[in-house]
Amino acid sequence: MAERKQRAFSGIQPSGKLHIGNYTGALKQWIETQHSVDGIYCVVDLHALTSTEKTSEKTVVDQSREVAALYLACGLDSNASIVFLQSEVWTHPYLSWVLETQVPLGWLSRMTQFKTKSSERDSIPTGLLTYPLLQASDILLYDADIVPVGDDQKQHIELARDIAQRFNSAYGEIFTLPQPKIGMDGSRIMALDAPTEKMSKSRALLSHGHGIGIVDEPDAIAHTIRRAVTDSGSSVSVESAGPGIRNLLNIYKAFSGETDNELTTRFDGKGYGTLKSDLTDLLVEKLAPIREEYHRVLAEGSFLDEVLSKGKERALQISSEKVALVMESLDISR
Ligand code: AQP
Repeated sequence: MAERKQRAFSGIQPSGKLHIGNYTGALKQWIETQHSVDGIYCVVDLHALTSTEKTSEKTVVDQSREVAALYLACGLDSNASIVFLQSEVWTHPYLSWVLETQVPLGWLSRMTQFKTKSSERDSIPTGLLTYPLLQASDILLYDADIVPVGDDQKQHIELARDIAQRFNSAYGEIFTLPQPKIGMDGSRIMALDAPTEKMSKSRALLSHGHGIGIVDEPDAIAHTIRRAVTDSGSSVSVESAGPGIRNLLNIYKAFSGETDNELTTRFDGKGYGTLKSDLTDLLVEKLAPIREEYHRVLAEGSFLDEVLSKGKERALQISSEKVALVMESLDISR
């Protein structure tokens, strides 16, 4: 009998403009492995309801469509993978409630992301605390073996695994134990205006120099890189670079695929200006086809709707079987 392919699940929140970190940490990995795994990729719009920032005049659904369009524009093949919107598949919040009844509160309150995000707000919505349970549901509903994400999500995926383990030992082998899959390069891109902080969609809304959008125009890319914080010196040393230059080099590496040795040959002893201008050229070149395809997919519209409708049906089919199993194991199915 043919072995089952590994199944991958991942998603991105429509909580702002997607940036190059979302690309190198998540999307790039999805696309590179899409023909060797069974991929399920979701726009996690219910998660985005926990963000306070009003990202634009657009509705959440418009932003969700844009994120889905970007998945396709980056190269996700909708014939090979399932692409859908989380809010259209009822099993996600349903399983999340079931997990709420099973998971100790302390497991959630110790999550780093909860601590950081809650410390920045006066009023903390319950959803910010229970967010990892909805995320665990996203993953566990599909028996995902791997979850390709950036480094910041590692703790949440490990939590999903712990939850699966706890549930299985109480009720039988219901869930597959997922593993985070963190890429080699670009798994943590830092902010260009504050290179000790992670680049993030929501922060980018507050500061123009913070991040580079995947679909930013060349002028905007050049402008942001020109203003990027560097180190206190003036010439590049790959081996002993400080946070600002290390971040620019990491971005170059993630987009060019070059090794540290190749970066050393290219940049060591050169001025910061050279690094910035080469990085600008590289990003403009790599992002141009994605930007063009993104605008084309959005303008065409009907193809995107077909992909999302087909994805919704397939996601519902797979995940409702898992919910039925869970309910049976809890003895509440008629
Ligand atoms: N700076 C980053 N470098 C590499 N990978 C990153 N990811 C996020 N930031 C970086 C990865 O992109 C995916 C997006 O996941 P998400 O939308 O659920 O939320 P997030 O991790 O909280 O991403 P952001 O950009 O920081 O969004 P906001 O500001 O809305 O919270 C994940 O795979 C993540 O690891």
